[in-house]
Amino acid sequence: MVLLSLLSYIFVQTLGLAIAFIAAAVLLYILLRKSHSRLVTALLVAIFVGVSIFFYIPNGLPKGLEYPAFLTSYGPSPSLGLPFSNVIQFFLHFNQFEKVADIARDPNDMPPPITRTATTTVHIDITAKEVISEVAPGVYFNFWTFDGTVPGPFERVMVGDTVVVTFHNDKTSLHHHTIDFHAVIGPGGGASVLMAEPGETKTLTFTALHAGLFVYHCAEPDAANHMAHGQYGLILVEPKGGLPKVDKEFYVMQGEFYTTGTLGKQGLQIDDTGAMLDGNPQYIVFNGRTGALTSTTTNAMNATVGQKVRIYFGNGGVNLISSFHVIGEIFDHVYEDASLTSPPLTDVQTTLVPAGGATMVDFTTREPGNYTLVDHALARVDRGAWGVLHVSGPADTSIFNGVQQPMAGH
Ligand SMILES: [Cu+2]
Repeated sequence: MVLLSLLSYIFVQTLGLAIAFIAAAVLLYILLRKSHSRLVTALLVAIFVGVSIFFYIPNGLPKGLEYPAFLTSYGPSPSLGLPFSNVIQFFLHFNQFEKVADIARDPNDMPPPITRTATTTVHIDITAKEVISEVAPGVYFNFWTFDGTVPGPFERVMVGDTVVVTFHNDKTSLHHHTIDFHAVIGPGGGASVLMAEPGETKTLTFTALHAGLFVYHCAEPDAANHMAHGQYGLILVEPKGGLPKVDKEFYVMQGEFYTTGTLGKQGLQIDDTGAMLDGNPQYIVFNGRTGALTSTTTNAMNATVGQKVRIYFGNGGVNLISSFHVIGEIFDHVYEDASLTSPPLTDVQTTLVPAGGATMVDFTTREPGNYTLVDHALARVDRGAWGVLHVSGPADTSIFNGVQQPMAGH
């Protein structure tokens, strides 16, 4: 799998190009030996050069080589961005990466609401780890993660808390990693302090001055590239007095993955940074992979009729704005832009979640059935951006009355 990927990534087109050029050069040599006319020589050379340019040059350059070798970055640290050696290093060290069976973080995997009333010191421990897992069935990708899943762990503190972050970069990593917490006030959101080489551990202490639901993400230059590998998560800073009580809480993050292979192309896929610069992801997913949140058993989002459901929804991007919507529901409350200290909007169908932003929504379930979470730019559903909330319990025909049809297709 690895060898094939390496060949298809680097060598196949280059090899074809080389063979074609050598064959053409030999043919040219043979023809030139039989003719001593300068005109014929000039014509043959012109034909050779012309045909070469026309056929080979536009097709001969492997797409995946464009960014590291030939594309330009005006980012803060272009030389660190994506050196071509990274690609080679990846294949040379392929066996050291942990193979993760499921890259998705369980949307139920959250700390409980904070019940204390006094501020305290909270310790957060996060490890950056580069792993191999599936972004879609049979489509393998080199994820860069926090704690081995996408998104990273959901962190929960209270406004005024002192937060001590211990950040490890796993020794199997090939890259530097760090964290920019949007909940932090200070240079880089902590990124400049937490920058860690493979095997290193760094610490940061900060005070959570503002309540809100904040994105955190890797900010190692090129930050976009690290986020496009899956390095993001949410930290909730609860306001004084806590949040309104709900029965169910879920943690969902949208993200994009840019692969050299087209949508559904099986095997190990290399990151296509050219596509990232263009903003054309192959995969747009909730919690790290296609189908991560659709099952009734694995990473299941389950609720019963009458429960108040809250979704903490973040957008890791790196390029797209999400139009978050739950099919068949209306949000009772939307804490727009995840501002938890402003009055929430009420009775909302779809809400915008910017790249590097979040929202908090809640609604009460009224009817049993499947409720599909989507980015309502609905073509993205075909790229993976959907999940299902399964609601069980008695039907109320005064609200919804009809015979449900089985789901079409599939
Ligand atoms: Cu990183």
